[in-house]
Amino acid sequence: MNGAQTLIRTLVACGVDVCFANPGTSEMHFVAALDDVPEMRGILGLFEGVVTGAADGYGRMTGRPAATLLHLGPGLGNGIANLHNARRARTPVVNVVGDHATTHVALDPPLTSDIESLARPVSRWFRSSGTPGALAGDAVAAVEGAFGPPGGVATLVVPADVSWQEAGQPASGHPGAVWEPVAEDAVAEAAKALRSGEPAVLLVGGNAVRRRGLAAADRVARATGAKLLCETFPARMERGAGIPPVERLGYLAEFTIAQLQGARHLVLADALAPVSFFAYPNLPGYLVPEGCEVHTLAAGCDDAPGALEALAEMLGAPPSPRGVQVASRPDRPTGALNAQSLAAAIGALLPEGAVVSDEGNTSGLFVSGATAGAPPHDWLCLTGGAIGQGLPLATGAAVACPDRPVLCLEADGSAMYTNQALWTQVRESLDVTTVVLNNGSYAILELELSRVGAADPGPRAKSMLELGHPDLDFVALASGMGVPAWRATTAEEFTVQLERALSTPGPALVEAVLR
Ligand SMILES: Cc1ncc(C[n+]2csc(CCOP(=O)(O)OP(=O)(O)O)c2C)c(N)n1
Ligand SMILES: [Mg+2]
Repeated sequence: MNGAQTLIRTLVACGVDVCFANPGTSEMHFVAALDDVPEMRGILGLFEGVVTGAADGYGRMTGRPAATLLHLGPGLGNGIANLHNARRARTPVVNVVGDHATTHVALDPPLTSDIESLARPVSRWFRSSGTPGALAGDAVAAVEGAFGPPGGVATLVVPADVSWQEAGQPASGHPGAVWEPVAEDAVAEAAKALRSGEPAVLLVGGNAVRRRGLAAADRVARATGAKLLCETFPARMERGAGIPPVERLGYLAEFTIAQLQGARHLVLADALAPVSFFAYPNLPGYLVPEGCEVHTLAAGCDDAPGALEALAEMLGAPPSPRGVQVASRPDRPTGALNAQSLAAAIGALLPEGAVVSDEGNTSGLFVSGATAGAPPHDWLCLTGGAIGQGLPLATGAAVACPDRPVLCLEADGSAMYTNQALWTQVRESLDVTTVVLNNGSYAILELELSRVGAADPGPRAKSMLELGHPDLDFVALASGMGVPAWRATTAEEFTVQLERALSTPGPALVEAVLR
């Protein structure tokens, strides 16, 4: 058995059986070994950002890592933005990077680079496998490294000669994430703060925004009068009818400041103390109000839902949440197609059990509100702010959840980073409906331009932020990759087309013209 076969068999034995790949010459033995180990599903992505973003989406939805297969430093470099988002989401990913043969590196051939320096900032675990004999053990350690807790990117570099030499038997293991119970002290401190009678906020994030954590958080908030809020961009949030709703912190610092105003205690359940996304000349960066005490209930490796349940018990909260979301949907919209009517149509049609990959950006602002009372669904956000996540994330989520409809809300500018994901969706028959929110611009940056206090923009500055000349034709782009696609310019058209796209098996795309 050569190294590549040993590696793949070991990954499969550890429960890693999907590999999103964009290979090169140094990974040819890995590619060849896919036929020897049919348990590993290889999925081709036509750009590394698709590969890494899909691995993130898969990991968020299964809680288990997928593997990637990337080609040396340049391939890894192309995939880094979405590995960054995965790092911020704490998604387990086994990031396999092929390298030159150990004997070849010293010759400094063209593709040689410092892979470790590229990988370290996005990886919570890193190893270069130096010998075929060590490879199986290294692979098990990589899967363990990806699981954490907390989860993250484990980068395993595999030199070509390690792949092609005899490597012996695969190893196996049962890695998984074991979250640590929270110390009673932390629960008692939070209980004391929430009982103080002073205004308090319970801020949830990470693992605390699934159904179980939200139910416990709702009990705590209702028993104490604390305001319940959620981090701005959760990796995976469960929401919809029957689930306690939670307001997310705003993206703009001004909103967050208003949401936290007057709080004397901030209890963190798997969330970080809020900071502004960027610095602005006349705004604070740290958004916790002055005089507000921060109490960390759960962080890092902690079992956040368990901590919230313990807190609810300690507070003597009623046993079940009382504030669950009632079912409600907006009417099908009519008239002009704009951010509000687009949101209403999505709210009217979002299928039960949907997984929403949200990179709708400014034009998607109202969708969250319009879908609040829709049947239960999962919501995946842009955790690390590196755009180009939405389409790959939806792709990986659809691989992870073949029985669930996936809806990708994709702003036009962000869509152009990784639109090759559409091709993978066709090839793998993935049930993803993509809505492109085509506002013809980098709208958020037009806003930011004035917010940061830059001088009045001239035509040259404005041309850096608008996407016309030529207008992007997303129907043509999608059709060119085999995805059935329609363009909507009115609310009625959009609603009908979205309905058709959602009922189309496999991928489909609706371009919403919002101008
Ligand atoms: C990887 C990466 N490159 C660049 C940026 C800077 N950036 C932030 S938002 C944005 C444009 C977003 O435009 P679009 O996706 O069309 O959304 P809109 O603002 O129009 O709603 C850019 C380029 C970023 N966040 N991440
Ligand atoms: Mg835009």
